[in-house]
Amino acid sequence: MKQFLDLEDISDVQKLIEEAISLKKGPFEHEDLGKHKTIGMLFFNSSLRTRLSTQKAAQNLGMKTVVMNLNSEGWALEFEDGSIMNGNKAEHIKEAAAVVSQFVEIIAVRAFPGLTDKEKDGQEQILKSFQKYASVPVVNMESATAHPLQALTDAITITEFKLKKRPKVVLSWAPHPKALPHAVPNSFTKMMQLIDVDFVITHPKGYELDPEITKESKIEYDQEEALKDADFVYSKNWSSYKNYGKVENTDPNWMMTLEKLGEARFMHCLPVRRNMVVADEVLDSEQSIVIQQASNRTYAAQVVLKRILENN
Ligand code: SN0
Repeated sequence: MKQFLDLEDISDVQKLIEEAISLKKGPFEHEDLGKHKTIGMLFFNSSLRTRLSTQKAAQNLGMKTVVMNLNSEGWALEFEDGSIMNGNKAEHIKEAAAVVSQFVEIIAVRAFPGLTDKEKDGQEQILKSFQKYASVPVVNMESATAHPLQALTDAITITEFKLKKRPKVVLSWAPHPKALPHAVPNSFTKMMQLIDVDFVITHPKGYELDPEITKESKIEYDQEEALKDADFVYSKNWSSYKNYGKVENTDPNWMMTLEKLGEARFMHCLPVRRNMVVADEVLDSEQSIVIQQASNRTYAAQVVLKRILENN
């Protein structure tokens, strides 16, 4: 693996999942691999799990970590080519990415979408600019349209917890007061298409994800029907893709409850809004595996960093 911008950078998903699970049993077995190497983690947005798990993963491999919140700690960056920089932006990404590359061996970036301009968000300007102007590999820690480290975590978690060879997995839209990105449901959907599961997406009409992502995946508008015999239920809000970035529905009937969950395991990438996305009774039950899921973030990041260190 040369870089990790999206799931397309994985050539052997099943092997990667197995390797992550084995790293969990021996997290320090490769602690010389990252010796004298540093990862620079650059955040344009908030983070709890990604920040801590990626640092932990890097440290398990013997790397050092540098973390910067670029919006508050760095110079405001210009991303447009050829712009006259007479405004608030003090530094161009061309210099910034090249300079960061002098100090670290891997750059990891988090940059959420603006959710106002579908085309612009789709271009992934921030992530792609780092890739273009950095001279070291780039890792996506959630970009405008993708969160591949989360999706890898989710696949690891399903693999660990599944009781049958081909479990039924339901991605169930949930209400939320704010407009949220499509990155998590996009990457989760793509990952479910790569592993052996019976996958169904359920959401209100108007909340269809990008059809280039959902492709042949089954969409069932009736949530009750979709949830029948589910083994894993992944609740997640996303804003409308069609009416881009808009909150069109906050119907509390879409919230996940124990009754709807049935016998299934409950998953969510976190952070999650209690009693909005999912009822307390679900998160506080044994059926919820959100903490074990969050714990797996370390091994998803570690297997990705390991592969990148081995191939650069
Ligand atoms: C982000 C998202 O993409 O949905 C990050 C998930 C890993 N979630 C949020 O921004 C939640 C914000 C909120 O106010 O609940």
